[in-house]
Amino acid sequence: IELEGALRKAVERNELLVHYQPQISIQNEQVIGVEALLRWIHPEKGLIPPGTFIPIAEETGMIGEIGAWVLREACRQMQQWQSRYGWNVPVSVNLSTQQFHQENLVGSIKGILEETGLKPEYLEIEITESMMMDAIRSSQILRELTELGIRISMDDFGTGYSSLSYLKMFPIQKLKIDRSFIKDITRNEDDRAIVATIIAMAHNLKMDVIAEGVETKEQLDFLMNNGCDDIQGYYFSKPLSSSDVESKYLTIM
Ligand code: G
Ligand code: G
Ligand code: MN
Ligand code: NA
Repeated sequence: IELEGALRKAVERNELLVHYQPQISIQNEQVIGVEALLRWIHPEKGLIPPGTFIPIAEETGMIGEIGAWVLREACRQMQQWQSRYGWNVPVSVNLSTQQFHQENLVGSIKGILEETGLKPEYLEIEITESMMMDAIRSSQILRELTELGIRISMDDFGTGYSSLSYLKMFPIQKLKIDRSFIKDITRNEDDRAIVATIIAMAHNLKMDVIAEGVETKEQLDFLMNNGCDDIQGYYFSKPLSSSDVESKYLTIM
């Protein structure tokens, strides 16, 4: 209840912000994209992780407003980085389950792209398997998003309960291998087999594949040897504030 009231004021008080975690091509070590990750800096409690407050936002219906704010802010920031620095990389934004099923998701995303001037090919939407329960409706939404020119990636891949049949039903361009499979990849034979198989399957289905939670050189080497396209994780970079992105990648020294 306490957090709920505070969250209601968080948007007005500018306590929400977006951090950006770089995604790296394994082949050439270039930044090929960034994931937008929501942060809440509470004036007394400090940083409240999204895992704590997104469920509250979902339960109370605030997720619509907060989700739209994240999308708008991420699109605005990327458009600014493109026009100021010529930094043409896509941003991927997480959707919550409720947001995915909200009445006018496609129209609202279209409006945000128009308002911010970001071209649709620079926006990627991250969905999860658990959002795809209503397969017919989900594939309709994904088709409409794809028709706008937005790319779709499947987050936390391999942790949900859905069948693989959605991979052929839905227009998905990228699989994100969940970090729980990457964690013990250097020690655990089963994880190695699962990850190698996901990479091969993604490529056979003409999808890109990115590994999440890569923290060590050994994990990177395994992924490289198995043909994974891209990585995201602390090994390369933590999620960064906008000003850290600018000083690390965009300021000419
Ligand atoms: O950044 P961090 O590891 O703390 O994120 C924790 C969880 O919160 C992740 O599962 C991530 O997908 C989710 N998350 C982060 N930002 C957003 C957001 O803007 N919207 C939604 N729905 N989830 C987010
Ligand atoms: O569920 P989703 O994949 O959107 O969550 C991304 C979350 O993973 C973010 O909260 C981010 O902070 C976290 N994260 C990113 N890289 C790493 C990593 O290398 N190790 C760990 N433990 N967490 C990571
Ligand atoms: Mn994600
Ligand atoms: Na994940």
